[in-house]
Amino acid sequence: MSNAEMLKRQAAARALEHVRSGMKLGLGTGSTAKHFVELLAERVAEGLEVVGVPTSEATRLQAESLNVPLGTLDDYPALDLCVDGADEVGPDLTLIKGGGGALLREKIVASAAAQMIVIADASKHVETLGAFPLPIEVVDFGVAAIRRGIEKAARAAGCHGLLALRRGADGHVFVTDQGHLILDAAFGVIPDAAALAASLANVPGVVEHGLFINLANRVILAGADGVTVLDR
Ligand code: ABF
Repeated sequence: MSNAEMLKRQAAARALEHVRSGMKLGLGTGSTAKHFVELLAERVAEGLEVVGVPTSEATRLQAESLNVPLGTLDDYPALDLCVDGADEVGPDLTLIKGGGGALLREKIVASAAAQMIVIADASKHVETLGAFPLPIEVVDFGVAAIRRGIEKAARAAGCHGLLALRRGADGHVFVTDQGHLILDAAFGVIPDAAALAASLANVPGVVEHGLFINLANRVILAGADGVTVLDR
């Protein structure tokens, strides 16, 4: 396992210490969350009784293949804990998420959980959000007009940058699990995440964006010098 993967696994292992039998768990998406699901499956095989609610089809398939009991958010609308990764962790544990394309389900599941723990390698911790392009999920209609709306809303929040329609490795337009498209906004710097979030929420056609504000309660960062825990 590469050093980077070892760090992700360390963060995942630390998050697993918060899991108790009987919990209903939101299961995140991405390579770090994948480690968490693998470790969780080991504990389930030993007798831990939990139910997972996956945040993506990819995670659902992984968890199913490892025999982690699953339910839906309709079955369990109130979760005890959600464990997920992030693309950037900024001040006040505000996050950029959605690099993996699952931001909509991730935000719904995180919002349904009493606690959200984010796991990441320490490189994700930043002083100012925005170097990672902000994923914005939009409907599949009038994308050029939606893009103009986003640009205007972003300017009002002091954000400027190019918006790229996300494509998959095969070159085709990327479609989310919910059948939407993603515009990745390369702002570079997001001076006021709350202002940007409020502004984007008013753009018709924007389904959701990857700014997670006041959702993460704890962030577990694994770096070369050990594990750091940040609480909000
Ligand atoms: C999910 O996976 C996303 O919200 C985020 O985009 C990504 C992080 O992936 P990784 O853990 O592979 O860096 O958590």
